[in-house]
Amino acid sequence: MPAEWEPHAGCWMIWPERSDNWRLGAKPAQAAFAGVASAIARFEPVTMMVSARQYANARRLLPDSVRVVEVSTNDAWARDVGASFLVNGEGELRGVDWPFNAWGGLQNGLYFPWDLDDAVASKMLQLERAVGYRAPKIVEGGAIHVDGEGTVLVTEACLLAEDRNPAATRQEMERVLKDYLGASHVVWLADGVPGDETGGHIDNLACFVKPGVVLLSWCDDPADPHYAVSREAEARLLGARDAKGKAIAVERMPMPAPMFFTDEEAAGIDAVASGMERSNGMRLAASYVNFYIANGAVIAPSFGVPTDEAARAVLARHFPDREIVMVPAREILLGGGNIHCITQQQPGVYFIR
Ligand code: KQY
Repeated sequence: MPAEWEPHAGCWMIWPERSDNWRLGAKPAQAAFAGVASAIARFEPVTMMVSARQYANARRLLPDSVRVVEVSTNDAWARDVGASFLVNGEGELRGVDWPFNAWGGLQNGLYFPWDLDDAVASKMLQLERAVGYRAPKIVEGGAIHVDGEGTVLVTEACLLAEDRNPAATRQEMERVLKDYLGASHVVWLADGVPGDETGGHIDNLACFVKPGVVLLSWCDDPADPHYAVSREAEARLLGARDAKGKAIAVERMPMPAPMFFTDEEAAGIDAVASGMERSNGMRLAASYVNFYIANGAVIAPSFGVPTDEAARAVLARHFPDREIVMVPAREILLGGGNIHCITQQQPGVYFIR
Protein backbone atom coordinates (compact mmCIF):
# COMPACT_ATOMS: atom_id res chain seq x y z
CA MET A 1 0.00 0.00 0.00
CA PRO A 2 1.59 3.29 -1.04
CA ALA A 3 1.87 6.06 1.53
CA GLU A 4 -0.75 8.78 1.32
CA TRP A 5 1.88 11.34 0.25
CA GLU A 6 2.70 9.38 -2.92
CA PRO A 7 1.01 10.56 -6.17
CA HIS A 8 -2.75 10.07 -6.39
CA ALA A 9 -5.04 9.34 -9.31
CA GLY A 10 -7.77 10.84 -7.17
CA CYS A 11 -9.86 10.84 -4.04
CA TRP A 12 -13.16 9.13 -3.16
CA MET A 13 -15.83 10.47 -0.83
CA ILE A 14 -19.44 9.63 0.14
CA TRP A 15 -22.24 12.19 0.39
CA PRO A 16 -23.79 12.42 3.90
CA GLU A 17 -27.54 12.16 4.38
CA ARG A 18 -28.60 10.10 7.39
CA SER A 19 -30.40 12.38 9.81
CA ASP A 20 -29.67 10.31 12.95
CA ASN A 21 -25.99 11.17 12.53
CA TRP A 22 -25.98 14.51 10.73
CA ARG A 23 -28.03 17.33 12.18
CA LEU A 24 -30.77 19.23 10.39
CA GLY A 25 -31.30 16.57 7.75
CA ALA A 26 -27.56 16.59 6.99
CA LYS A 27 -27.72 20.00 5.29
CA PRO A 28 -24.81 21.57 7.28
CA ALA A 29 -22.76 18.38 6.82
CA GLN A 30 -23.43 18.42 3.08
CA ALA A 31 -22.06 21.97 2.93
CA ALA A 32 -18.98 20.87 4.90
CA PHE A 33 -18.40 17.81 2.68
CA ALA A 34 -18.81 20.02 -0.39
CA GLY A 35 -16.16 22.33 1.10
CA VAL A 36 -13.75 19.41 1.52
CA ALA A 37 -14.48 18.04 -1.96
CA SER A 38 -13.99 21.47 -3.52
CA ALA A 39 -10.70 21.97 -1.68
CA ILE A 40 -9.35 18.58 -2.78
CA ALA A 41 -10.63 19.01 -6.35
CA ARG A 42 -8.22 21.94 -6.78
CA PHE A 43 -5.41 19.39 -6.59
CA GLU A 44 -6.70 16.03 -7.83
CA PRO A 45 -9.86 14.39 -9.27
CA VAL A 46 -12.61 13.72 -6.72
CA THR A 47 -15.36 11.12 -7.01
CA MET A 48 -18.42 11.55 -4.77
CA MET A 49 -20.55 8.46 -4.15
CA VAL A 50 -24.18 9.47 -3.68
CA SER A 51 -27.52 7.70 -3.17
CA ALA A 52 -30.17 7.89 -5.90
CA ARG A 53 -32.25 10.06 -3.57
CA GLN A 54 -29.53 12.67 -3.14
CA TYR A 55 -27.95 12.50 -6.59
CA ALA A 56 -29.44 15.70 -8.02
CA ASN A 57 -28.84 17.63 -4.81
CA ALA A 58 -25.20 16.57 -4.59
CA ARG A 59 -24.66 17.36 -8.27
CA ARG A 60 -26.06 20.85 -7.67
CA LEU A 61 -23.91 21.53 -4.59
CA LEU A 62 -20.60 20.18 -5.90
CA PRO A 63 -18.27 21.78 -8.46
CA ASP A 64 -18.55 20.41 -12.00
CA SER A 65 -15.06 18.97 -11.68
CA VAL A 66 -16.27 16.49 -9.05
CA ARG A 67 -17.45 13.20 -10.56
CA VAL A 68 -20.74 12.15 -8.95
CA VAL A 69 -21.60 8.42 -9.10
CA GLU A 70 -24.62 6.64 -7.70
CA VAL A 71 -23.59 4.18 -4.98
CA SER A 72 -25.83 3.14 -2.07
CA THR A 73 -24.32 3.38 1.41
CA ASN A 74 -25.42 3.35 5.05
CA ASP A 75 -23.40 6.48 5.95
CA ALA A 76 -20.56 8.61 4.66
CA TRP A 77 -17.16 7.28 5.80
CA ALA A 78 -15.16 6.54 2.64
CA ARG A 79 -11.98 5.87 4.63
CA ASP A 80 -13.58 3.06 6.56
CA VAL A 81 -15.90 1.43 4.05
CA GLY A 82 -13.94 2.15 0.88
CA ALA A 83 -11.23 0.03 -0.70
CA SER A 84 -7.71 0.44 0.64
CA PHE A 85 -5.99 0.86 -2.70
CA LEU A 86 -2.73 -0.93 -3.49
CA VAL A 87 -0.25 -0.96 -6.34
CA ASN A 88 1.26 -4.33 -7.30
CA GLY A 89 4.75 -5.06 -8.52
CA GLU A 90 3.70 -4.38 -12.12
CA GLY A 91 2.34 -0.95 -11.21
CA GLU A 92 -1.29 -2.14 -11.46
CA LEU A 93 -4.07 -0.90 -9.23
CA ARG A 94 -5.45 -3.37 -6.70
CA GLY A 95 -7.49 -2.97 -3.52
CA VAL A 96 -8.33 -4.53 -0.20
CA ASP A 97 -12.04 -5.01 0.51
CA TRP A 98 -12.19 -5.16 4.30
CA PRO A 99 -15.33 -6.65 5.88
CA PHE A 100 -17.16 -3.89 7.78
CA ASN A 101 -19.50 -4.11 10.80
CA ALA A 102 -20.20 -0.44 11.65
CA TRP A 103 -17.34 -0.29 14.18
CA GLY A 104 -18.57 -3.04 16.49
CA GLY A 105 -21.41 -5.08 15.02
CA LEU A 106 -24.54 -5.84 17.00
CA GLN A 107 -22.60 -5.50 20.24
CA ASN A 108 -21.17 -1.97 19.95
CA GLY A 109 -21.75 -0.92 16.36
CA LEU A 110 -23.06 2.54 15.58
CA TYR A 111 -25.90 1.46 13.31
CA PHE A 112 -27.64 -1.52 11.75
CA PRO A 113 -27.80 -2.55 8.97
CA TRP A 114 -24.36 -1.92 7.48
CA ASP A 115 -24.66 -4.17 4.42
CA LEU A 116 -24.57 -1.31 1.89
CA ASP A 117 -21.41 0.07 3.49
CA ASP A 118 -19.85 -3.37 3.38
CA ALA A 119 -20.40 -3.51 -0.39
CA VAL A 120 -18.81 -0.10 -1.16
CA ALA A 121 -15.18 -1.24 -1.54
CA SER A 122 -16.12 -3.87 -4.10
CA LYS A 123 -18.15 -1.31 -6.09
CA MET A 124 -15.26 1.18 -6.12
CA LEU A 125 -12.90 -1.51 -7.36
CA GLN A 126 -15.33 -2.55 -10.11
CA LEU A 127 -15.73 1.07 -11.22
CA GLU A 128 -11.93 1.26 -11.54
CA ARG A 129 -11.68 -2.25 -13.10
CA ALA A 130 -9.23 -3.15 -10.37
CA VAL A 131 -8.89 -6.58 -8.81
CA GLY A 132 -9.93 -6.64 -5.15
CA TYR A 133 -9.00 -8.93 -2.31
CA ARG A 134 -11.67 -9.62 0.30
CA ALA A 135 -9.81 -9.77 3.62
CA PRO A 136 -10.60 -12.39 6.27
CA LYS A 137 -10.73 -9.92 9.18
CA ILE A 138 -12.62 -6.71 9.94
CA VAL A 139 -10.29 -3.70 9.65
CA GLU A 140 -11.51 -0.20 8.76
CA GLY A 141 -9.32 2.03 6.61
CA GLY A 142 -9.11 4.54 9.47
CA ALA A 143 -7.64 1.84 11.68
CA ILE A 144 -4.40 1.70 9.66
CA HIS A 145 -1.72 4.13 8.55
CA VAL A 146 1.21 3.08 6.37
CA ASP A 147 4.57 4.64 5.51
CA GLY A 148 4.75 3.07 2.03
CA GLU A 149 7.95 1.26 3.04
CA GLY A 150 6.32 -1.69 4.77
CA THR A 151 5.35 -0.24 8.16
CA VAL A 152 1.75 -0.27 9.38
CA LEU A 153 0.66 1.79 12.40
CA VAL A 154 -2.39 0.54 14.34
CA THR A 155 -4.01 0.58 17.78
CA GLU A 156 -4.71 -2.47 19.91
CA ALA A 157 -8.03 -0.89 20.89
CA CYS A 158 -9.33 -1.35 17.33
CA LEU A 159 -7.42 -4.23 15.83
CA LEU A 160 -7.84 -6.52 18.82
CA ALA A 161 -11.40 -5.45 19.65
CA GLU A 162 -13.72 -8.33 20.52
CA ASP A 163 -16.54 -6.59 18.69
CA ARG A 164 -14.58 -6.70 15.40
CA ASN A 165 -12.68 -9.98 15.35
CA PRO A 166 -13.51 -12.07 18.43
CA ALA A 167 -10.51 -13.95 19.84
CA ALA A 168 -8.17 -12.78 17.07
CA THR A 169 -4.58 -12.71 18.26
CA ARG A 170 -1.98 -10.03 17.59
CA GLN A 171 -0.09 -12.53 15.41
CA GLU A 172 -3.19 -13.29 13.33
CA MET A 173 -3.91 -9.63 12.79
CA GLU A 174 -0.29 -8.92 11.86
CA ARG A 175 -0.44 -11.77 9.32
CA VAL A 176 -3.53 -10.24 7.70
CA LEU A 177 -2.02 -6.74 7.56
CA LYS A 178 1.19 -8.09 6.03
CA ASP A 179 -0.56 -10.35 3.51
CA TYR A 180 -3.16 -7.83 2.38
CA LEU A 181 -1.19 -4.56 2.48
CA GLY A 182 2.15 -5.99 1.37
CA ALA A 183 3.62 -4.81 4.66
CA SER A 184 6.45 -6.28 6.67
CA HIS A 185 6.24 -4.65 10.10
CA VAL A 186 3.44 -3.53 12.42
CA VAL A 187 3.79 -0.86 15.14
CA TRP A 188 1.15 -1.18 17.85
CA LEU A 189 -0.10 1.74 19.91
CA ALA A 190 -2.56 1.13 22.75
CA ASP A 191 -5.62 3.39 22.66
CA GLY A 192 -7.07 6.02 20.39
CA VAL A 193 -8.37 9.48 21.25
CA PRO A 194 -10.83 9.30 24.18
CA GLY A 195 -14.44 9.51 23.10
CA ASP A 196 -13.69 8.41 19.53
CA GLU A 197 -16.76 6.36 18.63
CA THR A 198 -14.78 4.12 16.30
CA GLY A 199 -13.25 2.54 19.39
CA GLY A 200 -9.88 4.22 18.86
CA HIS A 201 -8.86 4.67 15.22
CA ILE A 202 -5.22 5.43 14.55
CA ASP A 203 -6.19 8.15 12.06
CA ASN A 204 -7.51 10.38 14.81
CA LEU A 205 -4.45 9.79 17.01
CA ALA A 206 -1.33 9.67 14.85
CA CYS A 207 -0.05 9.44 11.28
CA PHE A 208 3.17 9.18 9.34
CA VAL A 209 4.21 12.41 7.63
CA LYS A 210 7.18 10.69 5.98
CA PRO A 211 9.05 7.47 6.64
CA GLY A 212 10.41 7.54 10.18
CA VAL A 213 8.32 10.52 11.36
CA VAL A 214 4.95 10.28 13.12
CA LEU A 215 2.72 13.21 14.00
CA LEU A 216 0.93 12.51 17.32
CA SER A 217 -2.12 14.32 18.67
CA TRP A 218 -0.79 15.72 21.94
CA CYS A 219 -2.38 16.94 25.17
CA ASP A 220 -0.62 18.75 28.02
CA ASP A 221 -3.52 18.91 30.47
CA PRO A 222 -3.14 16.19 33.14
CA ALA A 223 -6.88 16.42 33.85
CA ASP A 224 -7.69 15.38 30.26
CA PRO A 225 -7.88 11.64 29.52
CA HIS A 226 -5.86 12.25 26.34
CA TYR A 227 -2.88 13.29 28.50
CA ALA A 228 -2.13 9.66 29.41
CA VAL A 229 -3.05 8.33 25.96
CA SER A 230 -0.66 10.68 24.16
CA ARG A 231 2.21 9.91 26.56
CA GLU A 232 1.74 6.16 26.25
CA ALA A 233 1.65 6.47 22.45
CA GLU A 234 4.81 8.58 22.39
CA ALA A 235 6.68 6.13 24.60
CA ARG A 236 5.68 3.21 22.36
CA LEU A 237 6.67 5.06 19.19
CA LEU A 238 10.02 6.09 20.60
CA GLY A 239 10.68 2.49 21.58
CA ALA A 240 9.66 1.11 18.18
CA ARG A 241 11.47 0.62 14.88
CA ASP A 242 10.02 0.90 11.40
CA ALA A 243 10.12 -1.75 8.67
CA LYS A 244 13.61 -0.64 7.70
CA GLY A 245 14.85 -1.00 11.29
CA LYS A 246 15.11 2.76 11.80
CA ALA A 247 14.01 4.65 14.93
CA ILE A 248 10.77 6.64 14.69
CA ALA A 249 10.76 10.37 15.49
CA VAL A 250 7.62 11.77 17.12
CA GLU A 251 6.32 15.25 16.43
CA ARG A 252 3.61 16.57 18.73
CA MET A 253 0.48 18.08 17.22
CA PRO A 254 -1.43 20.18 19.76
CA MET A 255 -4.94 19.01 20.45
CA PRO A 256 -7.70 21.65 20.41
CA ALA A 257 -9.15 22.48 23.82
CA PRO A 258 -12.08 20.17 24.60
CA MET A 259 -15.11 20.78 22.38
CA PHE A 260 -18.65 19.63 23.13
CA PHE A 261 -22.04 19.23 21.44
CA THR A 262 -24.12 22.33 22.06
CA ASP A 263 -27.83 22.04 22.97
CA GLU A 264 -28.77 23.27 19.53
CA GLU A 265 -26.50 20.82 17.70
CA ALA A 266 -27.69 17.82 19.71
CA ALA A 267 -31.32 18.81 19.26
CA GLY A 268 -30.92 18.88 15.48
CA ILE A 269 -30.13 15.17 15.23
CA ASP A 270 -33.00 12.71 14.75
CA ALA A 271 -33.35 10.33 17.66
CA VAL A 272 -33.55 6.68 16.62
CA ALA A 273 -32.59 3.42 18.23
CA SER A 274 -29.08 3.33 16.83
CA GLY A 275 -25.78 3.06 18.69
CA MET A 276 -24.91 6.72 18.17
CA GLU A 277 -25.22 8.81 21.29
CA ARG A 278 -25.73 12.47 20.61
CA SER A 279 -26.47 14.68 23.60
CA ASN A 280 -25.60 18.19 24.60
CA GLY A 281 -22.36 18.42 26.57
CA MET A 282 -20.94 15.26 24.99
CA ARG A 283 -17.28 15.70 24.11
CA LEU A 284 -16.24 15.63 20.46
CA ALA A 285 -13.20 13.60 19.41
CA ALA A 286 -11.40 16.57 17.84
CA SER A 287 -7.91 16.10 16.43
CA TYR A 288 -5.80 17.93 13.86
CA VAL A 289 -4.05 14.75 12.67
CA ASN A 290 -7.23 13.69 10.88
CA PHE A 291 -6.17 15.42 7.64
CA TYR A 292 -5.93 14.31 4.00
CA ILE A 293 -2.74 14.51 1.96
CA ALA A 294 -3.60 15.40 -1.66
CA ASN A 295 -1.30 15.93 -4.65
CA GLY A 296 0.49 19.16 -3.75
CA ALA A 297 -1.66 19.95 -0.70
CA VAL A 298 -2.73 18.98 2.78
CA ILE A 299 -6.45 19.40 3.45
CA ALA A 300 -6.81 19.80 7.22
CA PRO A 301 -9.69 20.48 9.61
CA SER A 302 -10.18 23.85 11.27
CA PHE A 303 -12.54 24.27 14.21
CA GLY A 304 -12.67 28.04 14.58
CA VAL A 305 -10.50 27.94 17.72
CA PRO A 306 -7.11 29.50 18.53
CA THR A 307 -5.15 26.23 18.08
CA ASP A 308 -6.10 26.16 14.38
CA GLU A 309 -3.15 28.41 13.54
CA ALA A 310 -0.69 26.34 15.61
CA ALA A 311 -1.89 23.25 13.74
CA ARG A 312 -1.41 24.98 10.40
CA ALA A 313 2.15 25.89 11.41
CA VAL A 314 2.99 22.30 12.35
CA LEU A 315 1.62 21.04 9.03
CA ALA A 316 3.49 23.70 7.07
CA ARG A 317 6.72 22.65 8.77
CA HIS A 318 6.24 19.00 7.86
CA PHE A 319 4.87 19.53 4.36
CA PRO A 320 6.97 22.46 3.05
CA ASP A 321 6.21 21.59 -0.60
CA ARG A 322 2.43 21.41 -0.21
CA GLU A 323 -0.21 24.06 0.20
CA ILE A 324 -1.91 23.79 3.61
CA VAL A 325 -5.65 24.24 3.14
CA MET A 326 -7.69 24.37 6.34
CA VAL A 327 -11.41 23.64 5.86
CA PRO A 328 -14.12 24.30 8.50
CA ALA A 329 -14.85 20.84 9.86
CA ARG A 330 -16.97 21.12 12.99
CA GLU A 331 -20.01 19.72 11.14
CA ILE A 332 -17.96 16.65 10.14
CA LEU A 333 -16.72 16.27 13.71
CA LEU A 334 -20.33 16.28 14.96
CA GLY A 335 -20.87 13.13 12.89
CA GLY A 336 -18.02 11.36 14.68
CA GLY A 337 -14.99 11.77 12.44
CA ASN A 338 -13.06 14.18 10.30
CA ILE A 339 -11.46 14.88 6.94
CA HIS A 340 -9.28 11.76 6.82
CA CYS A 341 -12.28 9.62 7.76
CA ILE A 342 -14.40 10.91 4.88
CA THR A 343 -11.75 10.59 2.14
CA GLN A 344 -9.93 7.70 0.50
CA GLN A 345 -6.96 8.17 -1.80
CA GLN A 346 -6.48 6.19 -4.99
CA PRO A 347 -2.81 5.99 -5.90
CA GLY A 348 -1.63 6.83 -9.38
CA VAL A 349 -0.47 3.70 -11.15
CA TYR A 350 1.89 5.60 -13.39
CA PHE A 351 4.78 5.56 -10.97
CA ILE A 352 7.13 2.61 -10.67
CA ARG A 353 8.57 2.36 -7.21
O1 KQY B 1 -13.96 8.43 12.25
C1 KQY B 1 -14.33 7.60 11.50
N1 KQY B 1 -13.46 6.96 10.76
C2 KQY B 1 -15.72 7.21 11.36
C3 KQY B 1 -16.55 7.70 12.42
C4 KQY B 1 -17.89 7.08 12.31
C5 KQY B 1 -18.87 7.75 13.14
C6 KQY B 1 -20.25 7.32 12.83
N2 KQY B 1 -21.17 8.18 13.43
